Amino acid sequence: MLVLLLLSWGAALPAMAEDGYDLWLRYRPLPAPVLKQYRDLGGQVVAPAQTGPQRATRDELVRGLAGLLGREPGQAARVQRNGAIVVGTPASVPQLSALQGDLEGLGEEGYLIRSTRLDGRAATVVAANSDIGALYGTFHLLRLLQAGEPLAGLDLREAPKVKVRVLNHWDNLDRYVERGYAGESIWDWHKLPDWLDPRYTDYARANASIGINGTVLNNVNTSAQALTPMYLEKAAALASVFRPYGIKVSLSPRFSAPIEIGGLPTADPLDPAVRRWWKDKADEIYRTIPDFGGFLVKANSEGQPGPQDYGRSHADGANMLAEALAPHGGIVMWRAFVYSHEEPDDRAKQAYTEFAPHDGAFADNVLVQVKNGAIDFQPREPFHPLFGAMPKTPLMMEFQITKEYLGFATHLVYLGPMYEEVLRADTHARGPGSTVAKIVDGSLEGHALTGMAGVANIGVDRNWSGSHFDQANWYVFGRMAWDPHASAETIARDWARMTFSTDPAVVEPVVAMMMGSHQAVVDYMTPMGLHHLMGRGHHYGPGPWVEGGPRADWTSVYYHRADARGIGFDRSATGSNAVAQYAPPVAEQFGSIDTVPEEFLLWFHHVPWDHRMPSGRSLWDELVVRYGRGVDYVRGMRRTWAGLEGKVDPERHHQVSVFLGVQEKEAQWWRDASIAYFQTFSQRPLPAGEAPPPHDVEYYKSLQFPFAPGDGK
Ligand code: GCW
Repeated sequence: MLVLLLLSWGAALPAMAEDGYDLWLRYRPLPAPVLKQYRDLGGQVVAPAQTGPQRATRDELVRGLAGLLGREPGQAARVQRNGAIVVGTPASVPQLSALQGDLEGLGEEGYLIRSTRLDGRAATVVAANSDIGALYGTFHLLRLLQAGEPLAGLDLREAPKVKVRVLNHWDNLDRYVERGYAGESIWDWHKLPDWLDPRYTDYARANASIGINGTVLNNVNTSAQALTPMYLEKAAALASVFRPYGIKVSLSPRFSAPIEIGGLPTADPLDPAVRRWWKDKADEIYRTIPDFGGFLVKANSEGQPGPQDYGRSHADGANMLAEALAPHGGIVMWRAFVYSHEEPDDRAKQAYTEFAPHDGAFADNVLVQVKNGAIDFQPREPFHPLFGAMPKTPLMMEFQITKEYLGFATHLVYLGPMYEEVLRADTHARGPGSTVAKIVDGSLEGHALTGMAGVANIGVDRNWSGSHFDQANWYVFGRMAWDPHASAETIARDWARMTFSTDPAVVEPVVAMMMGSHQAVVDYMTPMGLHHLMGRGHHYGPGPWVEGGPRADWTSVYYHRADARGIGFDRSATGSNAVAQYAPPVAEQFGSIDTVPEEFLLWFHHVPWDHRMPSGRSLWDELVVRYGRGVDYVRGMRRTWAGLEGKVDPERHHQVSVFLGVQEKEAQWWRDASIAYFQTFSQRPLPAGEAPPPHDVEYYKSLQFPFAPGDGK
């Protein structure tokens, strides 16, 4: 019955509006020439459905095959070629026991996909050591079909290179999403635990399809309420939906919860009563959610309570929670995004200063979660100096998927190249080739507990992420968490094929647009290492003039340091010497104005306006040219996209077109406002052919956006 229903939907699909809800799991009927090669596929389907994950796997397989092939699986007249699909583990499907040896080394989550012969018949086999591995393999097989890949001779082995692959939701219990641009939180806390919105299942499917195996439900700027019995029941209900998809639920606990909901006078991590409270709380959590993942903690940062309130270290705080979770197999993800209440000499140095000395002091089930760069998710940052500086501690990568500093949901910015750039950066921690990816995957320092976190861009918007192209950022995060060595371009191509079309006339221009889009946003917002120049608080639009207020390091002028002489933050030995936090070869490279990569020039140096750039232009001229180059790229994307009209469904085509229009307007605004402002320091004319900003700097300063979305509150 289910299959028949799906089939009739399948038949009606071309007429259905494409609103983006299906993400990359659209399973629309394949075009006829592609279909031909799958003529016999799925004639027989062997996929047991005894356990939750097995049912999830079988349902997905049936849904995918029915949608893509336009016919009911298991019903082909002849079972020839690779007609049979066999999915499972040696335990669940006896025919697969012959593969036992081949499954060695694939671990609990890996799988193999193979065209082979089983019982004398041609078959496509997805085999794994566990049900979840089989689920992942099934999604991979469906991805191949969605792309129209031939199955003949297939022999694939896959296993995740990172253990904890987790989304961080910055979702408050009132459904407000901090830095969220896709509507309110998908967690309808009030209706939980009874009402299980079908969206929760689709969320789990989407995550499992890219290998995400954990989710932290609530914001790191957290409320102690999340740990009360009432909310634990709600979290448990979500966990029950996610469990068949291999996704564990974690929570962000408030460090002061023992005071706020425990009635204790202190939250001092060395106080025995406090330690007891956390142990009891952990026991209670595991009684409610037996496969609970663990805690994600923001402590002593931006006003959050933490161990330093009691004169204790981050390690003291983390280890107390780790001790409470350890008997249950839980982990602590302790964030390194910290900066003290006292004004630091250079905010970029703080995480290193506070954490590096504690290397070796953290309990075995603690990961220190480090943002990709030392400031804060800027359009481009050099890799965080903590990577490579804490060899005894597993360091987890934290990427931001939501585009807080990169144009919110309207700008088309594919983050794959940015993630890739950071992961491939060479820390030189153990000589050349010590890439960030090798630290994250544990191979450099021999850690088995490894992780990658992504700050989610998901909300109740019909298309989940606020824009169609932002779905690609969720997608690439998952794929890179699975394999931090993967290529952003390959992943973009997979995504575009599944999301829009298998037609190369669509896929190739879309991939090309995506691949240059990160450099473009860097150019029109923060070229050559400039950073933290966005509007105050909400971070919408240009605000290079932002100054004053409670902390210097929350202003723009603190970061760009423009004056009559030049622009940029001197982090070399003559300045804050933040470069010294990197391994010597990197410190040397970044530390000299002659060898620093152009893209980080103003991150590490205060550079005279007339400094000669490799292009032959002065720094000032180069800056102006870069801003314009970014705007031009957006114009180019608009042209490319316009050329795809008729090749992409009208609904999504239209929204992307409109958003690209917004992006062009805002890129131009960034360029004009930045040039108008910095020209008040450089006092130099614009290079020939560059249009002057249409307004003076006072105009740009006067623009206010009190209701811009996503601000912290
Ligand atoms: O990027 C900044 C954001 C805050 C966020 C903080 C953090 C959750 O502006 O909104 O708070 O980082 O990462 O803790």
